[in-house]
Amino acid sequence: FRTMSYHDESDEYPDGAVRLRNPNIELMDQDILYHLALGSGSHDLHQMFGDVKFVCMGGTPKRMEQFANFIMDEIGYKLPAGTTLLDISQYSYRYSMYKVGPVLSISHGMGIPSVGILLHEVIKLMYHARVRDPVFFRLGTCGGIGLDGGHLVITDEAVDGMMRPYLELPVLGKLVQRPSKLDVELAKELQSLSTQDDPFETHVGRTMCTYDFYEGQGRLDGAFCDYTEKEKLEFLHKIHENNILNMEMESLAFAALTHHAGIRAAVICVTLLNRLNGDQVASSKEVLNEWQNRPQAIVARYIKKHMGMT
Ligand code: R2B
Ligand code: URA
Repeated sequence: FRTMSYHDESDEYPDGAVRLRNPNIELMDQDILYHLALGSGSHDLHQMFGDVKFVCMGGTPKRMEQFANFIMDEIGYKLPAGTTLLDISQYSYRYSMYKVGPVLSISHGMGIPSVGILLHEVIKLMYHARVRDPVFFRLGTCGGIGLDGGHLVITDEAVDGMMRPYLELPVLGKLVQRPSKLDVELAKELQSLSTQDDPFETHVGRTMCTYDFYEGQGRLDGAFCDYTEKEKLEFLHKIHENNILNMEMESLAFAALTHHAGIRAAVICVTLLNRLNGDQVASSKEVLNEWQNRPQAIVARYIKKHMGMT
């Protein structure tokens, strides 16, 4: 019997294979990846996905379609004549997935439950496809803590709303804790790919991952608010002093589940506002769209570098 506690973890990736810590899967005659509209019986997953190296996730289907088109240009990938980019998971009506050579671009929705379900299925997808050493990225948006809009934050440690560095999930009536560790070397390498010429700064620091956008992030503008502005600011200043640079809603599960599978992963988010100055996301659509390209630019540089293109 193996306990899955906070302390029981290893960082090893012996042969680069994606670790499936579930003996049941290979005993099943097929595995249906329900929310991806794929299956090991219905699809040749090795043939379809065996060459994947970079798995990029972000909240919305549109942004991940844009990223797929952007990365196609960046790496000079040509679709077979007469074909267009296809949403592989369109008939799941849940997530969208695009494949551009070695790059997967997948939407994960909002929040830990949504990204968690997706990660179970994408990690199994990597296993069925026999992918070795994939790198996972979350390209997201966030609220800055002491950072104005437009900055990039690469997470070195994800913490929950109580500043605890693990994901806690009730399983069979017991709380299971999994450390939300990210690859700090990967975070630093991504930071090193930003340049003096970029119109933004790239920071590495801690990220608070919450279960809610409004009360969970101490906003005053939700449907409910049972605290004062003073209490809100005391909290935000306290976490700021603890080197928390931003708040978002997926990094905890993203870090915990990739780490548990032995997959290297990074979370790179653009700030949409400085939460020390307000709550509402009030910048124009044009400005917000330009900001959301910034994580994509850095990840594209990483992908090109590791494809030997730069
Ligand atoms: C950032 O933006 C979303 C909330 O607006 C959420 O998915 C997150 O982490
Ligand atoms: N995403 C969040 O989770 N919080 C913000 O403040 C902005 C984007």
